Amino acid sequence: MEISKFFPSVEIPNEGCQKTLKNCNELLPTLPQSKAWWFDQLFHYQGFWIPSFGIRGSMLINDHFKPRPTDIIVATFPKCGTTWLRALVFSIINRNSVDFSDHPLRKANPQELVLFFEGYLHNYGSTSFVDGLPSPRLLSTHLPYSLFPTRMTDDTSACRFVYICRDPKDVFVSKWHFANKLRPKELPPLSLEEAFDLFCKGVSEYGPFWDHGLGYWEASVESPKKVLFLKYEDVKKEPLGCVRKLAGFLRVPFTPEEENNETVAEIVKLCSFESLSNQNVNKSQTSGGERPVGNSDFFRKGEVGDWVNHLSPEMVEKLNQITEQKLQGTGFNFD
Ligand code: PAP
Repeated sequence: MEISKFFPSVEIPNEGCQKTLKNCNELLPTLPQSKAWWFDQLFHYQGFWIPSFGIRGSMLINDHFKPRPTDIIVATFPKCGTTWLRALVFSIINRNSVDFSDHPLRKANPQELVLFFEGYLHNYGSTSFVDGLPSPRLLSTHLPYSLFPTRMTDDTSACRFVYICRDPKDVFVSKWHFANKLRPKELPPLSLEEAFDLFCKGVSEYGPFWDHGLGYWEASVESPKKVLFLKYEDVKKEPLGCVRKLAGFLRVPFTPEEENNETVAEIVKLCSFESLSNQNVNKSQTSGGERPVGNSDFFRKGEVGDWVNHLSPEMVEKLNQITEQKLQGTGFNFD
């Protein structure tokens, strides 16, 4: 498989997209703002704290994106397992066209194989490169479900969303480490206490965490054929079962022959933290494509429960309390 086909050339935005970008530029200064955890300012947009590029991407999607029934959107709140889910979805979908010993995941970071939807739209200023991608298009997003147009989210549109969620205590710790790695040198480090306060108030990239998860949770309950909701902890505990579930949801279930020749197990092994983090391409600090982040930045510990090494008992109690309050009566929990 040619990796280069995932890197289309930049075009000058057409008139329609230019109008959307102008609208966005006019809107941004009118929105409430907050300092970001790393390099971009956060804007309060439709109930969520979003970096400007995310708002631009969302507006371009709403005004111009033409969904296809085969589109697969890999959705996450940051640090919930985006890299992992991208790798899993990519390897499930492409399993018949790739050689496992020379797999694209051994040569490219998952972020390069499943494009960051709103990030690329922002960079290119248009949807034209996405329009040119072959089907099935695999796109990744951090945008909340409510920010997508109804032509993508209602039951009549056939594009599907796969969401992975994670215990907010681990999400917070992962995000705090990531933020301090990426913060410009001229800024002081973000203290754990300050970051915790912001996270609890919902002020973090694409936050509040709970509202983000709830949007996808509710959609998965209402439209289980449209939205699949996974938990990081479940995929860790039962990777084979979760990968089978994912393949079934994506309408490419494993055949008995594939089960016999251990394709499922091979995918699980290839996409595991140990395997991906040890690929040379993922050890590098250089980024692929348009990201201001190195490949190795997406791999830290990859464990469940690392929060015990960072959070005080008071912090744990507070986060657990917020989680309980926010998710009460919804059927969505981290038990
Ligand atoms: P993103 O939102 O910036 O794309 P994302 O991939 O969602 O990041 O999250 C990174 C987390 O997933 C890291 O967690 P940690 O800080 O607690 O360690 C990273 O280590 C973990 N991760 C990356 N790849 C895998 C994988 N294959 N399996 C399990 N966890 C993984």
